[in-house]
Amino acid sequence: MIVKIIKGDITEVEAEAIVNAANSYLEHGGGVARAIVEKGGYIIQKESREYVRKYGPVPTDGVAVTSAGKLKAKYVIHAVGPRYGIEGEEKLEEAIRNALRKAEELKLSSIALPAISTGIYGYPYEICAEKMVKVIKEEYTNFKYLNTIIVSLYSEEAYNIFVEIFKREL
Ligand code: AR6
Repeated sequence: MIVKIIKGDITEVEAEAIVNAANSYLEHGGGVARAIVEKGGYIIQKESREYVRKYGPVPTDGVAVTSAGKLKAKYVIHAVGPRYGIEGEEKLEEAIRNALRKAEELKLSSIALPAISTGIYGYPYEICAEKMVKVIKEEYTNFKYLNTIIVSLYSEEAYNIFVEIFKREL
């Protein structure tokens, strides 16, 4: 398993799936979700609405898949993280786990993830980084297809924290 930590915009990353930090209604109004729809095109929002109409809202820690429109990726895996102080960090762990497992289920070799729940949802970067490391360590031996995980951090601060925690714990 190759794990890369990069500083930059996830919409530019070359991976078969990119993960979106979504809300339960898959209404992509702000943060990384908005950037993904702006760059990938309205098709992502449209398919998201169709998903919610058909299956109902995605629970916190759940995932939903749409196409990726004009992005380089094949799919967007929308992962719903918890809101800090309202929903527990085990939900963040499960959201990350479910995103990775979904990529494997789709037989994809690479996935890019943002720091789910650390923007509008308020989680500290440290908790997100620790959960990601934990899930990767627990899951990677189960993966037959998935061999590259890219973590895309938007700010210098987030990048530095993730690098430190991944170096220490992976
Ligand atoms: N590439 C990579 N990371 C990014 C980008 C980008 N282009 N833009 C922002 N980030 P957030 P949440 C970082 O708020 O906290 C939306 O409205 C950002 O700096 O996008 O899970 C959804 O629709 C932060 O570290 O997601 C939900 O309603 C991280 O991505 C709600 O926000 C996540 O920030 C979800 O909140």
